[in-house]
Amino acid sequence: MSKLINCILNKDPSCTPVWFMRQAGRYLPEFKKIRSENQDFIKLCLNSDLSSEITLQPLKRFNLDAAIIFSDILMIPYGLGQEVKFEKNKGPILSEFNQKIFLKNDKNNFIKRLKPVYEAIRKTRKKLDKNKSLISFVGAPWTLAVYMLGLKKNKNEIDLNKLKEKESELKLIIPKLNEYLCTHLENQINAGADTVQIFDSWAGLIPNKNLHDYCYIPNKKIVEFCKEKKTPVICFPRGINKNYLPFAEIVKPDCLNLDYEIDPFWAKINLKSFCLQGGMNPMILLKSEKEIFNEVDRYLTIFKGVPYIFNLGHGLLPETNPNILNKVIERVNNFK
Ligand code: 1CP
Repeated sequence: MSKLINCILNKDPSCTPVWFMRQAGRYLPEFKKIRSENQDFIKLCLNSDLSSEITLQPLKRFNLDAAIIFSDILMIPYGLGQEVKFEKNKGPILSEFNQKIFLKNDKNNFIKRLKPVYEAIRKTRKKLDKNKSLISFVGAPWTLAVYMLGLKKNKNEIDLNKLKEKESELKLIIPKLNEYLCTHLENQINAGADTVQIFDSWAGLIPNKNLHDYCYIPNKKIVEFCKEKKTPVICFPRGINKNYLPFAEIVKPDCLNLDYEIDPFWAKINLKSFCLQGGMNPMILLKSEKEIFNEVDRYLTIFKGVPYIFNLGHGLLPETNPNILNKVIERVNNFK
């Protein structure tokens, strides 16, 4: 059993596994090289050799306890026939959502389009040490719908008029997405992924009255599916603040990733029965070594004696100096 799974399922507090969200990516020169030679990001995700190579890049440099497959949450809209493009410094651009095309999808076509993701997992599992976990992931339905229906008016705000206008489409696609996400996870698990993380990155933008229908219930359905498949599942409902508590009680994930707005003391007391992961602000990693170690120690001290996976409160920033990560990992492993 990997150190990660031992922590999540056995709630063993005696060791603290460590991995980083976005550990395969833009802060690594070896990734930037491959990326510069592959302009089309979706195509890159569909190249199973390169995807597997990128997944393993951070494990060659750092003593991490898990690899996370190099892919993207937006492979789902791609798999469902919506055009997805990534433009430099602009973020993802999706073609207008087309309900007819969306409803015409079937599972076989969807699996066929995403087959390279499953091949990449197979290839990666073969090369990865047995004691390391291989994490597969999906975006939660709401977070995917934000991109698919173009619900944001700027980086951190939902367009409430649009949300109203698209309410019937949203209610139509959430349950369908749930089905396709479970299919995607099933194929990833069958290919060798041993842990799942669900990213609800824009959960914090859901109006309070809709949290139950747009966040808790869709996450709960995926969690229940993972439990049926006996695969540990980590939820990350980013930005919902104190609603982490009802989320945890309703969704019952095996583990919860904290975002950096959550007070870790509050989490330790209120989310007692859950294995917790992450929390530290990724911006801290841009500061001096002394400031970084102080913050790492703060999280480790708070979560001493409870099942805790060291990670961040959101993904690594592109400006992060890769050399600091080895020192952080060493600090986590030597912490007494
Ligand atoms: O331009 C580039 O070079 C591509 C940058 C990049 C990378 C490296 C994107 C575009 N996606 C990824 C990989 C990725 N995305 C991983 C790989 C595994 C790893 O963690 O190492 C993962 C897990 C994701 C997940 C993802 N994609 C999320 C959820 C996590 C989070 O950050 O909140 C989200 C929201 C996306 C959408 C996405 N993909 C890429 C961009 C620029 C965005 C948009 C983010 C935004 O809207 O702000």
